[in-house]
Amino acid sequence: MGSGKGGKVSWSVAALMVALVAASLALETAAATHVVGGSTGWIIPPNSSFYSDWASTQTFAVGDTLVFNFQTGSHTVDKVTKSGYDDCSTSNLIGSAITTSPASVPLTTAGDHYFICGIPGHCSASQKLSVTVASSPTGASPPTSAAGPSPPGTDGSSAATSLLSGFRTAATFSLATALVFAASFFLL
Ligand SMILES: *[C@@H]1O[C@H](CO)[C@@H](O)[C@H](O)[C@H]1NC(C)=O
Ligand SMILES: [Cu+2]
Repeated sequence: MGSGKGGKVSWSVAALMVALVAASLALETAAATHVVGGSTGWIIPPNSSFYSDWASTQTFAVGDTLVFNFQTGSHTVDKVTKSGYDDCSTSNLIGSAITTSPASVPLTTAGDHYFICGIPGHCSASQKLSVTVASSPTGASPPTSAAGPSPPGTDGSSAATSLLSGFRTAATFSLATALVFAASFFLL
């Protein structure tokens, strides 16, 4: 084994790996996971404003995920229309009811999303949740980018565009860094 050249190649590969990890971290910090009801989880709540109070403490954006924790068999997560939410009706389900906990629900579109428990009597006892999802990730805690030349674009009109451009910025920068590292190892 030629130690000189092998070492250079290893360092180049290492630099590339670091860059790729940095790029994927940059992507992941853009999405948040919201545990519905916090430690209380998804139950018949202590009062009628419990889930709307919880939702008001959160900022939801496209790409985020809701997690419903409940006792499997005791509750369900049913995505419904606004009228289904208002009337506690499961006759117009969106997709199928989730009966197994934990239920992970990705928020893939902007706008209002409605969920109720499908067990009779639970929704009318306020086990229901509505969330308003913003089109772009504008969380209360912006991702702290360690070494980016500029923050990922947040002025895009659509979330997908914004997220994608942010990722591209991070990926491009990381790739450029990796190439500079690689080049310097070969030149030295
Ligand atoms: C509802 O219940 C929660 C949890 O017990 C409590 O923190 C909150 O103050 C209650 N809200 C009202 C309006 O009673
Ligand atoms: Cu229930």
